[in-house]
Amino acid sequence: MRIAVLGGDGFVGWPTALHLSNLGHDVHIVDNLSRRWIDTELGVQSLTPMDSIQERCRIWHQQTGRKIHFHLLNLATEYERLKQWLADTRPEAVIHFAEQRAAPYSMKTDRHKVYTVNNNTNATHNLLAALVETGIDAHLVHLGTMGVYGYSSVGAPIPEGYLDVQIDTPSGKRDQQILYPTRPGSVYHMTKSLDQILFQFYAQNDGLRITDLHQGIVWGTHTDQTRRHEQLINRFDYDGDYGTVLNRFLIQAAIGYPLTVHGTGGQTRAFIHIQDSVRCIELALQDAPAAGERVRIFNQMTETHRVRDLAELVAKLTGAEVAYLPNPRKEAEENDLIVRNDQFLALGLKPTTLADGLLSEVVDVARKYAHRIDRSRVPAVSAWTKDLAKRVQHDP
Ligand code: USQ
Repeated sequence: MRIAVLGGDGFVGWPTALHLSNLGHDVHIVDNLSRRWIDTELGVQSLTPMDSIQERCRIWHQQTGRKIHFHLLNLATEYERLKQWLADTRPEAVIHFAEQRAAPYSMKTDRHKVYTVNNNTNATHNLLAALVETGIDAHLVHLGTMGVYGYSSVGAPIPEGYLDVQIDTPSGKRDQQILYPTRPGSVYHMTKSLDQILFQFYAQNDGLRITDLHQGIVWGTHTDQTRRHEQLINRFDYDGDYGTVLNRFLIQAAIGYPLTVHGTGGQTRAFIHIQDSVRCIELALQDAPAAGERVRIFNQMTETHRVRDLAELVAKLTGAEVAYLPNPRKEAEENDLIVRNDQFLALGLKPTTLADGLLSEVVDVARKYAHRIDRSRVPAVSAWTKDLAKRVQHDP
């Protein structure tokens, strides 16, 4: 298939592009390199040294003989160019990762909120409008988030996107399926909730074929393809804005920094290893909905864990200390989380779990590049409200 990977220079986008190219697909990365600009804005860098996207593609070609094409384009601001590009390239599938993906970054200041909403919502809507206008019948696979559901402890498993409800009508009770009510916990998560409505509308109105993947927190860094050459290495974020919790604990352990648990660490979240993440995209591509079908929604996660249990696990593995810190986020202190993921399991996903020994691989990567870490960028200081900002201590 000819596949467009929008946001193909990012943390999940790059290994996905490699994975799909390795399977024999004709892969076209579209990216505005915004993630690299944000590194510059924040004054942090990936733990792993990353080459330019052009160089990455050159090394992939040299290693495998396969070509990955790169197109510099901003989906959110260059609508006409996007439309032209789609009309010229005519992808059979489009994978949409091209959104600002960090919750703390989206909550930093009002400017970051505005940027995240403008970027994410316009990128998604421009893409949908351009697909309709060009008449391209591509399967659109979007990387959404488990965070659209919120984390209230209702005690019932979270279904895959839709909830069965019974409504009282004058003529009796009627069964209906609705999108699971969203309860985003950050401006970033809110944009992914808005995306869901855009998808619902365009599937219903124009028959676009859409799959929305509600992904959990990704951990790990390497996939089978990024391991193939030093210059194919994936990015690895450790800072307080972009680093995700388990990867952060693992690098903190590697540099002797006390593990930064927010609050009581009673937050339960869904997780998935990066290798499973790229495999899920492959599986979702094989199972495209038909035109006129409602948006297909998968929960892309393999296990759930409580943050403090992860910290204890990493502490046991590495001897690291655990620090319980004031939480910069407005979120439930303790929650339970049960998630259905039957659809990916039925399609053949064999989950990589924490028990599979890959935790130490991340610690090894972190130790190798420890000299690139700026310890002052480890604490998470983006606060959800002005009151919380006052309570968050800046660790020197
Ligand atoms: N946390 C800590 N200590 C840290 C960092 C985080 O205790 O040093 C806590 C947070 O307070 C939160 C939980 O760990 O309760 C998860 O935080 P995170 O930064 O790992 O994950 P999150 O902000 O939810 O976002 C990440 C990705 C996002 C993706 C989402 C999936 O950045 O792109 O959509 O995970 S999910 O969380 O399932 O919505």
